[in-house]
Amino acid sequence: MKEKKILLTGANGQIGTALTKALREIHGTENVIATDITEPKHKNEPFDFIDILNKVRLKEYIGDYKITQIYHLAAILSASGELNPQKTWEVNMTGFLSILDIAVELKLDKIFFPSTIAVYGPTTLRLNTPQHVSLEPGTVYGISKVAGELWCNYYFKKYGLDSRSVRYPGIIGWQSIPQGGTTDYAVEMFHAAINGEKYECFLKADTKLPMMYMPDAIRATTELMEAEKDNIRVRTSYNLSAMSFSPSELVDEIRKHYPRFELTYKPDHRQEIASSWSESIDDSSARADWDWDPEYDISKMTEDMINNLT
Ligand code: NAD
Ligand code: AKB
Repeated sequence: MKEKKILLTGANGQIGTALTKALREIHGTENVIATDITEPKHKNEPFDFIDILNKVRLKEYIGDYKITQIYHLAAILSASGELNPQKTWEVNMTGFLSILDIAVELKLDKIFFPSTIAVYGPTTLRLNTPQHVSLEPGTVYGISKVAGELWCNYYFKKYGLDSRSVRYPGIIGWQSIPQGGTTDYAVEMFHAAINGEKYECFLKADTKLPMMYMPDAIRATTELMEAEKDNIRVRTSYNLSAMSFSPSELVDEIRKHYPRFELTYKPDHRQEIASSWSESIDDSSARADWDWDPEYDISKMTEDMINNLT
């Protein structure tokens, strides 16, 4: 069997930090190369600095290291994206098109593209959002991810590129503190509670959003990538779900462990973004096609987050 040689872009981010470790446990450390434009926060060998906007170096590198699969995580997220829409489009779209082109030119086995609940928008059915639904997002991040999903489908149909994708909910993990997203409040809240600090939440108390604990996100990713090719019937991106909650519901859960945790609400520009996203997701296609089944609900996640952070 051909040996897998995996490259992650954006590997120093919130998901990349956990996914690199998980992939190394499955495929062997030397077969999983982490890349990013920032310095890794922890020892992370093998690692290299790769800017996905430098297509020439990207292609040379992928060729030299005989990469067979790419997990393309590099992106600018929803809240940061609104501060510089052109740059966000360049990184999220131009960068991804380079990955797709190189994958076809160098005949890679498969690629993973992380999409997001940010593809939904004001015209999307908000409750139990179906797989096939109106996608008219209001952020440049969401627009770039809808376009990315459509390009995945195009490259699959036109060139047979085996690209696989999920629409991650807001991801919660203890491994790192997320930045630049609209769902970041949840991880910040855990850190504040554990450090005995008061937290000011940038979303309204009742803003319910789809969320997922990191181990479920990692398992969804690896299970999708290992699934039989013929079972993958969605070539844009799979809806993916685990739990949905609002800031006040998370506070109630955290207060079971930290009864004196104090919090105030001061919604900012991120409220408008959050209000345009779905509340809950129908992920029956993922369940049917590759047996997706989440493990963590809000209380199990809260307990595990607190155990790991303390
Ligand atoms: P993150 O912002 O924590 O990490 C992104 C990484 O990309 C950063 O380390 C950054 O340095 C890197 N990067 C930015 N520009 C780059 C460039 N030009 N070249 C190379 N690297 C570059 O993001 P994350 O939360 O880890 O998300 C990873 C992926 O998953 C993203 O594509 C994101 O859209 C998607 N996603 C994340 C979530 C979530 O809640 N974390 C939810 C849905 C989808
Ligand atoms: C963000 O809030 O931008 C991300 C996401 C849901 O894609 N966490």
